Amino acid sequence: MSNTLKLTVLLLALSSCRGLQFNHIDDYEDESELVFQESEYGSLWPLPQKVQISEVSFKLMSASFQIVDAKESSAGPSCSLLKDAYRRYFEYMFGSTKRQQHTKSRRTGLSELIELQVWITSPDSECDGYPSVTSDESYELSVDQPIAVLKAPKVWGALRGLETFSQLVYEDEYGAKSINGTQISDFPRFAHRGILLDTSRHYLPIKVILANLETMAWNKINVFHWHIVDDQSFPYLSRTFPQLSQKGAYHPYTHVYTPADVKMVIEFARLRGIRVIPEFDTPGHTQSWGKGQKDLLTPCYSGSKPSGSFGPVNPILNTTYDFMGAFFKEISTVFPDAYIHLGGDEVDFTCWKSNPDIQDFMDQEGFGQDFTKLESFYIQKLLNIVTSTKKGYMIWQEVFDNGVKLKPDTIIHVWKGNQQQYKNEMAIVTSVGYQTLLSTPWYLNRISYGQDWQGHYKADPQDFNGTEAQKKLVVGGEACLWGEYVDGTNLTPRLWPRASAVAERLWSAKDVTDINDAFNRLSLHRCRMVERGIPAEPLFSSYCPHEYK
Ligand code: CP6
Repeated sequence: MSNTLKLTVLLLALSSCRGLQFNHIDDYEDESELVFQESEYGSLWPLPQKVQISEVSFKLMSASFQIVDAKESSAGPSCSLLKDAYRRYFEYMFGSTKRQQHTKSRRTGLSELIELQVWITSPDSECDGYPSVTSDESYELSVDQPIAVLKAPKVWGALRGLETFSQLVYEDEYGAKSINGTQISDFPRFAHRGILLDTSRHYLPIKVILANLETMAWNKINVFHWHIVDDQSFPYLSRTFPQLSQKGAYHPYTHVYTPADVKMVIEFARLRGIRVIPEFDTPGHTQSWGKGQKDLLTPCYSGSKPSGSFGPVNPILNTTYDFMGAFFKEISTVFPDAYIHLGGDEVDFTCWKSNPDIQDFMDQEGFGQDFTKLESFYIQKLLNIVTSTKKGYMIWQEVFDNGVKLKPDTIIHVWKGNQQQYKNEMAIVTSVGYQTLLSTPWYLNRISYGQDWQGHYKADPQDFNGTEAQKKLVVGGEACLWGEYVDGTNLTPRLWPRASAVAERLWSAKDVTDINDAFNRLSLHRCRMVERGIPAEPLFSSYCPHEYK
């Protein structure tokens, strides 16, 4: 086969979902007529930090190709995290049935890739550990005949590299699996690349959560921010306080996350290098808590009498803090991550204002009519409780805005305002030395006609006025999909591939900003998600290569 023909075959195989530009190989012979829509990086998403792809291609046969531990690897046969990953990625590349590939005579002589060796280079592979904000996710991938080598200090980098390897595999014009000679050196730009899912406004079946964790891994997203409870329902089944979900869930048996469910989510995520950070948002957003925990919420008054409705957590009772102590003690053992998200957003003061006991307390403490002082009083005590469980915490920006004293390792989660306001907030938060996490531009619950992924793609979390030291305090960002209008039926297509835009912004180098190249790669990445069984929505008028299979 001539070199031109080989390249043509490659280009055809990679042809994007926007339309196969070359229906006949002949069309390609006059290069001047080429309108080349294909990214030189094929379907890689998010784009690795350094990529070199050669024109030499190798074949992969399901019958002869294998993913194995390198002899020198510090993760041996006992590392089930890697064994599981090898199995998953083999299936993504070849399908679950071991189809026999018949090589036509004219393709013999093409070189074959027979092995991917995975080499964990650091003495401690962290195979049995949990990922953390400091986890090393770097890897180096070398694809050369007859073997490819994936080197990573820790299993976390190996997981990212396996995903990248699988994204390099494509089908040639005869449907044979192929891969080009490639050198990749890769690491994330930000350590915290998250997605917030809300299981309070609508209960999300475990199956839906797991499917989305899997999809997060394809996008190299490494944090599942689980906004597990809120005003509307309390699906978390607490061993210490079972009445919370008994009374507060939409349904006490079917719409709850049992300890076994939670364990399953955490382990499924761990095997994909994803942290699970639970959010138990207080003192506001807690209506559902009140159903199962008497006296936890503030009774609102109408004139001199209780109105029968309730407001935020009651900050003036000792019983409140006894409860929180016992509750967060449980949470700190159920969720292994070093961080808990404590919320603290959108506290409505109307009810506190109406309550005479609260007013008395305000006078006694000298708070005057400044209810942010009362809110801070509560949060301060809560933070001390959580600190005593040895966990770090994340909080929504209002807690910082209200001047609450925070531990130096607190992460301030910025979610409010327009572009100018959130940039200003990031500048202030980092100027006083706190770490920060950005969500404002990535509220995926907001939908509009058109390609809104482009706006998400363009936002950069370090694009604010500040010193280099300030920029370093940005740990990353999170795409938020709040649950008011989303349940198990529509969550997945609303999230993907829109969250993929955020994933590339947070993983790839700062200068990866070419929106046309992103469109071409993301179109293919979206087709791949669909092919792997996830109903990701299209970016624009298009079709996918696999629709013809
Ligand atoms: N619930 C909680 C919410 C929101 C927040 N906290 C929210 C606010 C504005 C929009 C979407 C969601 N539904 N607990 C804010 C952090 Cl647009």
